[in-house]
Amino acid sequence: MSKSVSTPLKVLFAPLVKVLKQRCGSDAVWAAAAPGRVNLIGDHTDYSQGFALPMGLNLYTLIVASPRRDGSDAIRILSTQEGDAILRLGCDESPMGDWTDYLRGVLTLYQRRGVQVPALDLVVGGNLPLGAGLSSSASLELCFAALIEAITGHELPVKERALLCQQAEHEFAGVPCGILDQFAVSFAKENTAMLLDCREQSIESIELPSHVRIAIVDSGVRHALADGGYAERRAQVEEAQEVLGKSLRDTHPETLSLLSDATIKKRAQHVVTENNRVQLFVAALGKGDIATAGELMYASHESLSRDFAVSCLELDTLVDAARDAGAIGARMTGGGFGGSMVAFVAHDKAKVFEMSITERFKAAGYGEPVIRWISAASGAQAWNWT
Ligand code: GAF
Repeated sequence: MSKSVSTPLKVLFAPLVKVLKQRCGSDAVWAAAAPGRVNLIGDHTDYSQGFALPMGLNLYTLIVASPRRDGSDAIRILSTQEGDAILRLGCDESPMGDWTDYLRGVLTLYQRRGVQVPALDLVVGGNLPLGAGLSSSASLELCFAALIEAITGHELPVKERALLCQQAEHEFAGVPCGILDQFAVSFAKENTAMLLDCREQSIESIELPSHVRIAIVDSGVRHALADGGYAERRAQVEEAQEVLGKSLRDTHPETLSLLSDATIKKRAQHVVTENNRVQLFVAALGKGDIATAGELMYASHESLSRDFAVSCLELDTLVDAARDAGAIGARMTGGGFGGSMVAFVAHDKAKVFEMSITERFKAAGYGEPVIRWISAASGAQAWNWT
């Protein structure tokens, strides 16, 4: 548990503390925060043991909690963004097909480890947009996990906690995700990105360029990874690996000619080239060669759109507009099928970027895009609020 809550987070917590007081009559006793994640490069590589370069995002899921005072043996959840819910204690929960499944999964997995979670009132909220390709689900899982650990004193090593949350997502949300989101939300550090090696499950801190601003632009198209496209891509990658007899991480581009199915070949082509782009991107940042890093972002988007087919017209429009507005680099980020674009923009191009993106997006009939300038934030944590 960290010692004190930063002032910007205190401000974000304030409305949740108020809801807890108004609706449950209690003062907050514990609080937890988890960032979103933005992946700078390396998407759809994590479930074939590849590489990715995420960072924590200074947009958060927040929870405040107090012991339940009405004698009821359950967790009452109030949400500032979604409906209210009740979680039963002392037995496995079942998925309900809604946002509470992330909480049900995490609670069940701690209880299966023998962790005794007391009856609580919780308020869940924050400023991380939901379903925008910024890992709102992993952020919610890790926020709740950090809170449970702070309340019960049962602290897991960070990697184990991340893997527990990944398992909750598999079992309760039905999304066969890799480790990218849960690791990023857990291990994130201020001002740095993380080179994630998904085979070793290891992380190397990568310094972010100081002279670049990072924008997240929400396409407004809401993805639901449980809808099937994600699982289908994962199955296609697994099929490619089965035919080749090895992980795509260990596959050279020339070997891909052994894949006779054109779709499977394109999917594999994306993964193999994307792993290479992550390495080249990190090398370019290391040399201060931001122009090359930016071109790799554009190439990554092209590959995700053309070969992996997880982009959409709105995201393609945003990336084209970013290039025309002089952004250093831009790409969709995360699982795709909607969600957000991440862009590297020079300080002196920020205004032009905002204006051009907005104009192009509106002219295409997609409405006003939401543009956020973000920075790298630290991972999930919890505090005693009193
Ligand atoms: C989603 C998944 F949850 C991640 O595991 C990862 O595969 C990502 O899509 C694509 O890189 O966020």
